[in-house]
Amino acid sequence: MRDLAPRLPSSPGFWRSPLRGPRFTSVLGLVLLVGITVLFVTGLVSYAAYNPDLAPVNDKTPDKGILGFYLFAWPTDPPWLYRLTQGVHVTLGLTLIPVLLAKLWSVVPRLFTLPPVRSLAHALERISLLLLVGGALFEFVTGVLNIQLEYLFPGSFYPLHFYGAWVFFAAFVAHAVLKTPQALRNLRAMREEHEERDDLVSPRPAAPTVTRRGALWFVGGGSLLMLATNAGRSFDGPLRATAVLSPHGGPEPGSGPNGFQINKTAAHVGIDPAETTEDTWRLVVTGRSGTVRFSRAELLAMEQHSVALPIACVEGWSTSDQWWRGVRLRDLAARVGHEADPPDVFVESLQRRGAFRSGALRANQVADPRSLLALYVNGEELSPDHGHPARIIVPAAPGVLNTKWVARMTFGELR
Ligand SMILES: Nc1nc2c(c(=O)[nH]1)N[C@H]1C(S)=C(S)[C@@H](COP(=O)(O)O)O[C@H]1N2
Ligand SMILES: [Mo]
Repeated sequence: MRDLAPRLPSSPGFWRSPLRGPRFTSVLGLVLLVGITVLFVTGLVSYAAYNPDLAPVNDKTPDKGILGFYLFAWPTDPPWLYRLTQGVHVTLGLTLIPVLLAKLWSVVPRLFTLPPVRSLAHALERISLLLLVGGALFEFVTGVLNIQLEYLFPGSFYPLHFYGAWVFFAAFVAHAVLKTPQALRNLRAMREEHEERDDLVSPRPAAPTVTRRGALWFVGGGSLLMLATNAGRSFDGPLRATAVLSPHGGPEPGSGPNGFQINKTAAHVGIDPAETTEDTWRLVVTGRSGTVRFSRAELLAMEQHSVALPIACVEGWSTSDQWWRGVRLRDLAARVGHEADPPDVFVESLQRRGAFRSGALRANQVADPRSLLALYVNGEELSPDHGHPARIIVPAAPGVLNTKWVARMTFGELR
């Protein structure tokens, strides 16, 4: 039995890396304490940006209950707001992956300690750790899968990631409250070069092949690599080309006025070109005073406005400002009986299937003079893939609310 014991992972002698120890774990833990807090806050912000309280089409989590307590009317200023918050959310999440993996590796011996449960308190602690580790892996895996393989969880990524975040963060807060004081003490001890005594320190360490400092640099280097191969998709031109690990990174799709990133192409979502011609396409606008049908020529006869705004997707990528030109949403509202105080609007596209074929905008978004039904971009007609004949563009809104191939707009109180 003595001889066999070190071969089992439940035996402390089984784990031989001289890197493991409270200091190594504490450094990684403190990085995650800050990083995951930022991830949680920017995630909640992203949820608010969808305006889920506004209408069922925007609300992918109708059973959110009190979890929606903090929701607020998403502002239209600054216009790059969602570009920043969601860029940080996704890019930071990817950058923290090496840190998370190293942290889990550093404490893995504790997963196997025997007896598995020593007391009721110990049982509760282990359950909370299960939620913590399971929640962390779940959030990182669903997040990565959503940006890499957008159709893996059709429609259901949103609730999975949202509810998962709350479970994970509850366990995370409990863990942080219990462990942060110890982690800070460990770091102070590190400076004073005390000897370490802890169950994480191997009782029979193998000869070191790298110093702890070296191992931390290695983890940090992995994070820098994730940052360098993903961050570029929040910018245009040569910087985007550096985002080799990202969908919507790499080179721009073509050149010219419409040569910026495309989420879904017209062909992909099944837009029939025959429905978008001068003769066939009509915009149907409904409001207090009834319904008006506009041809493209009639829209062009209205006052045209130009505005520079980015596209910023929930997947974390964004474009820099494009010059959009078209009709103000509030001018369209005025044409159907909402001259003062334009209300919310429900926007539907020509698209018949798929999650993003319609969306709702709040009154504050409709009222903003920069919110347009765009007909042109960068001086040229919208290309089929960017939403020809007409698309929504709203400052600071997530890309998903910038509906393409718009066919119908219904103004009125949606709540
Ligand atoms: N009808 C329709 N509009 C849509 C979408 C869609 O799938 N269908 N995708 C949205 C999403 S998620 C984004 S990020 C933007 C992207 O716009 P772009 O392809 O012009 O860059 O379009 C939005 N408008
Ligand atoms: Mo998007």
